[in-house]
Amino acid sequence: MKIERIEAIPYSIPYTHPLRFASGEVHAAGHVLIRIHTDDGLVGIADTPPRPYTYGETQASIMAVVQDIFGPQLLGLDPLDREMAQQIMRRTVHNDTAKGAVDIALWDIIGKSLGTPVHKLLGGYAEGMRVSHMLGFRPAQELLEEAQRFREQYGITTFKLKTGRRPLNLDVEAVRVLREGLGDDVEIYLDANRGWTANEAMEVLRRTEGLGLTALEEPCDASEALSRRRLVEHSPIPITGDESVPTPGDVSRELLSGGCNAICIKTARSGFTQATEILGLCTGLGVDVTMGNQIDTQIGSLATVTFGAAHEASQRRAGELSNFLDMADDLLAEPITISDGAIRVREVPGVGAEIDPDKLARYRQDA
Ligand code: MUC
Ligand code: MG
Repeated sequence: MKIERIEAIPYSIPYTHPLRFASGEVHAAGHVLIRIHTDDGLVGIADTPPRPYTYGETQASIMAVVQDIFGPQLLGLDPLDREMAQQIMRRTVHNDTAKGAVDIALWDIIGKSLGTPVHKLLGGYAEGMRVSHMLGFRPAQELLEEAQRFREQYGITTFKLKTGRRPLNLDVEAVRVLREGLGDDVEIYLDANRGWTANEAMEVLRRTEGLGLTALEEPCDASEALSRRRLVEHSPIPITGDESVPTPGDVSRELLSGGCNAICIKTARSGFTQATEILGLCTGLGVDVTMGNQIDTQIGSLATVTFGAAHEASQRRAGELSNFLDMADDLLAEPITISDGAIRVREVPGVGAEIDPDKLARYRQDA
């Protein structure tokens, strides 16, 4: 089996309402669909979300690196030779989500060629994952209504609140309103996307004491080295690295130097191969992980569930899997459903993300 052709298809699907957070906002899923074709007719599929404010990638840069650099170097390779594919892509620095999507598409081909679901190839631990819903910047009362609606409609009881605003009281108040409105049985954790300084984050932790928060993600820029380490040392809850830890090397550096003590794993930027390396590092060191969201489509969310459900340590905490619900439509032929607060893996060969051709024709931007 050999890689014969790689497609990088730009498309755009609007959001019903924008998601706002400290490092940016999203109004449309202007993503790139990756399709890798083999000489025996198999097609591996993955989705790539450009996040210039996180990785410096754009829709155009992802298409260029896949078509002009990775494509020619990967043609003729056996998709089973994943380590060779990793080494080829490693010759180009950065471009994390482009690399992640190529890796996931290769795993999809491997699963299809073996007639086996990829969640089983990766570990086969659970049938699905509990869902955590990410709440963007909105007035506190609207946040509460959104969380209540998600709890009633989908059974979701874990919420990640986007924070990092100034004045700090905006977020402190949002936490208080959510806790009082949702009660003690709901898990709430925060993600500041580097919006604060480390000392501001300390202040927020002081002012939210007693409100039962379980983690604080990327409170400040990781390069704020000294204050961030002081924060990690003194925080009563885990400080999670997200955009500061896209690769296994970054994870080692930040954990060993005390820049964070929990890790967010995102398949969109790590693929399944590097996500496996990161998970191994974390379980070896006794560090909690959360399966994060790159504001993924249903294709991306299915990849996260496939990896997250495959291992005990990655399904312990709820995974961030529901933001596709804010999109007006999706490319996936068979939509994802959330019931009893969980998403199930697909018991089909590969990852299970088959594309609706009419929807792709409608939303693609290169035709
Ligand atoms: C997160 O966890 O930071 C915000 C931007 C993005 O691409 O993903 C998010 C969620
Ligand atoms: Mg984050």
